[in-house]
Amino acid sequence: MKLTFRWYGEKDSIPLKHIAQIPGMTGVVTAVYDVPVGEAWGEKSLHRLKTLCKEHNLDMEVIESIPVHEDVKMGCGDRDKYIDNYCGNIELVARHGVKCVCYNFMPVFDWLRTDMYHKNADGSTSLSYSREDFEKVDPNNLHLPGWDESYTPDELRGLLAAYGKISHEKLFENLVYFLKRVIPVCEKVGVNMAIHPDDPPWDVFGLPRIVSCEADLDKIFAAVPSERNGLTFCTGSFGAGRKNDLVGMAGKYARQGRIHFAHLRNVLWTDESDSFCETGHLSKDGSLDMAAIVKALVKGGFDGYVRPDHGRNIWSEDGKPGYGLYDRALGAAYINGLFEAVEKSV
Ligand code: DNO
Repeated sequence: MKLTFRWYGEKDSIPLKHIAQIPGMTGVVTAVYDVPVGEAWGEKSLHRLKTLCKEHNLDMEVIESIPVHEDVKMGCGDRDKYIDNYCGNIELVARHGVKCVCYNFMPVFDWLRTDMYHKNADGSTSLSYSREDFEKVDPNNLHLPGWDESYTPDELRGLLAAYGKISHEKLFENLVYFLKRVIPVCEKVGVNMAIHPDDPPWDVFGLPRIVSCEADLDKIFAAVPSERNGLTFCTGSFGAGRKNDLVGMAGKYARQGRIHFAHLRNVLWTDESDSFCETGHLSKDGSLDMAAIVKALVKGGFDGYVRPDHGRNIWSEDGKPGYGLYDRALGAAYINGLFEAVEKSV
């Protein structure tokens, strides 16, 4: 596997020199952040990111994300223009040595939590989702942790209303339409597309979600069989869905060569419904058996990009929720250990 670390560009509070000091770190996962969703990325911005990475001996082979415009997800408006831009962006990143692009097809919200600073017993904080708190959110006057800066209440109401007409089937058709245009470009330039699962893996506010379980993935791969059409195996996202068999899925999609990128983190199911809290990466801290998942990945032949995912805020760090340095670095060390142990024994 190739260990990587998410880096939000020059505005990230974590400098590349710190990332480069994490044992086993080979590169960063980043994106161009100065362009509105759907528009063409600038060569200069990408080149700058790549140069900075190079100065720290870090690769830049994974992009997370090239976001997909809502018109493409809804199949309306300027979708063809946005898909053309998307293809252009893939060609551009490929010219800069990128091998894998992580993206999602979630309407409106690309992740959802009810608390960004959930207090854990050890004094750390982490992201959490409580069914009870979620039910108190008024869809007509939406205020959601982490999203209030992204949309005005009016914009949100408009988007939710527009999605009222989009069924799961329609959203799926729109994904296939997108992939049928994008995947041939990926084949030409050698880039793997890695769709990120829904987080959490169920419908929210009546918005359809179509990447939540094994059956969803099978449908996506059957519709566009090229191996360039793959996934980001995000354990925390799939793992919030208690019916998902993560070990089985890891093995199956690794054997199929579909897992181009893995986000490894743990979640703890905190009640009888679907509430959960993000924890440290260790198996014993959460509800997922991280060792069994890594074993299934390795045995299935997975040799792709991996990154520690959301960490807690620990040691008084005031990091971007989920994306501080310390707990993700601990996660990286743990991931290194799991892979070394499994790779040497398989
Ligand atoms: C959250 C991330 C997601 C992910 C996108 C990929 O922390 O895992 O925002 O980057 O869904 O498009």
